[in-house]
Amino acid sequence: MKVAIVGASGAVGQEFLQVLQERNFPLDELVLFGSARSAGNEYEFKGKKLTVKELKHGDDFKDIDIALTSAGAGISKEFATTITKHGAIMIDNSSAFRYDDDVPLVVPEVNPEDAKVRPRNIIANPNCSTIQMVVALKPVEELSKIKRVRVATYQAASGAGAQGIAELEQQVQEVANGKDVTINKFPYQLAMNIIPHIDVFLENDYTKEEMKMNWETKKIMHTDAEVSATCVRIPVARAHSEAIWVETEKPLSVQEVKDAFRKFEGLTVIDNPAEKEYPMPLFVSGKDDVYVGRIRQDVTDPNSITFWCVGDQIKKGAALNAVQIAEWLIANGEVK
Ligand code: 2RA
Repeated sequence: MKVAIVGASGAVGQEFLQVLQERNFPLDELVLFGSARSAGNEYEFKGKKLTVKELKHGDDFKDIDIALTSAGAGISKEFATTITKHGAIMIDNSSAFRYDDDVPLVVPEVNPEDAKVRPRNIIANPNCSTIQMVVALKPVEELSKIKRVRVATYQAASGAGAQGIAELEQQVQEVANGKDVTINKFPYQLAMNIIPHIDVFLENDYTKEEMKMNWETKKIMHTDAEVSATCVRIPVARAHSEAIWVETEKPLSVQEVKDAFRKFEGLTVIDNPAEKEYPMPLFVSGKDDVYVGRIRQDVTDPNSITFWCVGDQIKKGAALNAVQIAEWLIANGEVK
C-alpha cells in the first residue's frame, strides 16, 4: 500500500501525518507532495524523515494506491487527472468536486457505500461544519425522517488553515499588549470578537459556507430536508461548535434521541446539566469523535429536538474523515 499526501505542509496535511501514525494505517510507503515553496521540507513519520516533493504533472503517482489531497480547490482541479490516471484513488479535502454527480461525498458513519461508485476515482471529503453535523443527524434520521434543520455554527480559526490559527494567536498577543491588530486571513479582527461571515456571500444573502451545509447534507444523507445555517467565526483555535434544531416527521423523546446518540459509532454524549457537563471546543480539540450534549425538547415545537455539537475541525472535520474513507475502502476490498 502506497499512500501520498498532497499539501503535506498545510494544517490538514500535517494532521494526515499525525492521524496515519496514530491509527497505524496499513501502508508500506508514504510520499509527501507540496508546492514549490514547501518542496524540501522534512517531516518525521514513524521515526523516519520524509522530504516533500514538488507536485508536478508527470508520472509521480504511478504506483500510488491512495492520494489524500488538501491543497485547495484550484490545485485539486488542476492535478486530478495527474493523480488518478494510473489508478490512484484521490480522497480530496477541497471543495473542487463536492457537488459533481460523478464524485461521491462521503462520511463513513453515514454513507460509506457511496464510496463504491466513483467513475473518476475521486471521493470528496465534505466541509468540516457539515461532517460533524451529519454524524449527529444520522442516528436521528434512523428514528424518524428529518423534515428540516436549523443550525448556528461557532467555527474555530483553524477552518482558515494554519495561517488562521497563527493570525488569531498573533491578534491575542497584540490586543494584550495594546498594539494595532494584524488582519490578513479574516475580514475583521477575530480576537475579542466574532464574525458572522465565512466564505463569500451568495445571491440569497446566505454565505457559501452556510449553503454548503444545505447542499452537502442533501447529498450525503440522500434527503430533501432543507438546512438553514448561520455560520460564525469565533476566537477559538481548532474545534467547531454547532447549535442544531432538528424537526422530525414523528415526535421523538429526548431519551430515545440520547440512546440513539450513545449507540452511534463516532459520537460521544456528554450531557449532565446538573454537573455542568457539556462538550466544549477546548476539551474536544485533538479528539476523534463528534461530541453532543445539551439535548432537549425544543420548547417551540413538539416535533423538534435541539442539541449542541462539537468536533475537532482539522481531525474529524478534515484529515480523520479522509483517512477513515481510505480505511473503509481497504476493509471493503476497494483498493487493488
Ligand atoms: C472554515 N469550513 O471553517 C471552513 C473550512 N473548510 O473556514
